[in-house]
Amino acid sequence: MENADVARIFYEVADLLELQGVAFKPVAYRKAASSLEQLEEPIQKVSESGRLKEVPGVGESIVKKVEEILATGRLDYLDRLRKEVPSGLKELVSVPEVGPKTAMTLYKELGITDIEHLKEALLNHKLRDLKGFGEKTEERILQGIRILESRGGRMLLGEAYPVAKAYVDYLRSSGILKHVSVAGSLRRGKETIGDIDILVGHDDADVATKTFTSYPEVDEVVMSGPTKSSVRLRGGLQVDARVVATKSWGAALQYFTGSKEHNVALRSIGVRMGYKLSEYGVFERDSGKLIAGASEEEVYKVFGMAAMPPEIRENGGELDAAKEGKLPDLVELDHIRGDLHVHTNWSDGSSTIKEVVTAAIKRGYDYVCISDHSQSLKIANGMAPEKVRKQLDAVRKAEDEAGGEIRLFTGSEVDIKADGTLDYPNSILKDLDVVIGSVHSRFKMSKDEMSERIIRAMGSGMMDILGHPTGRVIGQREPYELDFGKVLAAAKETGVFMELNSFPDRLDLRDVHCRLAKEAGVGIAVGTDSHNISHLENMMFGVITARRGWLEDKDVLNTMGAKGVAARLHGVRG
Ligand code: DGT
Ligand code: CA
Ligand code: CA
Ligand code: ZN
Repeated sequence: MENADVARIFYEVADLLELQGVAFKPVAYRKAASSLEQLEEPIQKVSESGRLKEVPGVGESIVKKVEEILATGRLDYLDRLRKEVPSGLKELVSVPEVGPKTAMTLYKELGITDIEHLKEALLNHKLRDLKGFGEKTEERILQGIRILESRGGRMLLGEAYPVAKAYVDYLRSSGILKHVSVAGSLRRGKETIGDIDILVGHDDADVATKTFTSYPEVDEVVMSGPTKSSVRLRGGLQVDARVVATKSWGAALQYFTGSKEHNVALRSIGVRMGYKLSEYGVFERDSGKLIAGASEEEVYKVFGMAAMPPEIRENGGELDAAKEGKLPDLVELDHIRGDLHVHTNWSDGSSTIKEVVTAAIKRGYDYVCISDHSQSLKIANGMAPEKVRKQLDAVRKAEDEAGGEIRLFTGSEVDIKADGTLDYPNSILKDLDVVIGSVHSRFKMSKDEMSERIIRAMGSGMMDILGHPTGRVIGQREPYELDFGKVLAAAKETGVFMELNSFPDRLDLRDVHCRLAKEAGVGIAVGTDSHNISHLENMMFGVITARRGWLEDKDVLNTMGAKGVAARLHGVRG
């Protein structure tokens, strides 16, 4: 029996005990499992020489159990636990909002053993009468199931980012670690994240691990070893950490940032140059000598490259560009001078114009565009023409009250109707500074029909920006059929900008589309589509996506000040 097999048995014991709501023991079993897993000698040998109890985390009771496993190939205690706890309960715990205690209650009270059963019970409102449960609990759990199903286990960048940031901030503020960084898809800014990877650099692995697991939001330490730890946070999210020695910091950060495809391509360049690249460093193949590893810059330098921004490490031409010294100078959040898509309580937003103005000034913006919904969009409280006129006055008044601190653009997010006409007459549209045309209805058209619909709207001469151009909502709605090349050609001809909608479940245009727009010479307008001033923060996710699409300042409309923007829109006062 391999050490890993013995360890697996104890990990399962820990999981099952946890489901039963047993305190402390799961942690102890996991600790023992982790130590056994990492033994360099076969457990059999350690056991025979009577040294088992010297293994960290292994006490009298575990020694006995290990001996039983070695002798019989099984553990009676585990067999009994398995009978008490049905296997599906582990799956239940993967639902956000369902912890081990809830899962066990659901099993004992209602006989629920898997997600299918749980769904059925929820639809029949069986949970609300249980002690400690209620209608709200039912709704939350149902929502949790939906999230689980729709994302295929992946979370939105906008969900993962704040969790990771808070963790990293905590680790940095400890002052103990030499280096702390996120890695993986999160560092590359992908729109969805499979798991959160954090890297900590310190030459004493024990100290690094203790610091990582001491984060107050940690609910449980799932695994803890000298190079890798895994914790589950109170909210249910799992976070992995790698512990890295300082001399390998750069190499490890490079490796664990990925992408895998980028790493594979870089490594094969290394092979041709006579180098071996790993998470420990760059080594000379023949002598095995370490030649780089402390920083990412140092690692890439060996290959004759500058360290490129993580967002473009997708093996999409960035290695050649770096080699030729032609890396793009990507747009940055600090370069964004204003937000071009904000809703207020005049339609379906919850903040007042004044609140938006104050928040935009606080963000240091030069301008903000108020763009509420047009009349057809009844569910979003779209505004009739008379109300638009009133709002124009209100916006001008708010601008005056701001005393020159910020420029307000009067705008509207105007529906592109099924026939490609815009949802207001030209007499209204011509008085708006910014017209964002968006598709909000009749999504199921053929590719030709949808493309024609949008191209017709762009040809109206009234539209400035095509809002969330592909219409997708991540994990909820597929993009509509669209001949994107044709739409770009029409945008180029009419001078219409493509929006990069920064709402975390939209990110539309997405990264690859941004790059296509750039190549077609079509400008991008980043907007948050805020419905509350707290959403103004989402600008960062738009910028990250723009960077993944290789966009530079010159490709992004709102890196310009108010005057520059005004000059490029059809209706703005000079
Ligand atoms: P995710 O978590 O699915 O959103 O995507 P990543 O990119 O974060 O992938 P993950 O968490 O599996 O691994 C983190 C990084 O580790 C990945 O971006 C590159 C590196 N890595 C993982 N597996 C391999 C591999 O087999 N080969 C190479 N070269 N690198 C790998
Ligand atoms: Ca990851
Ligand atoms: Ca990972
Ligand atoms: Zn919209």
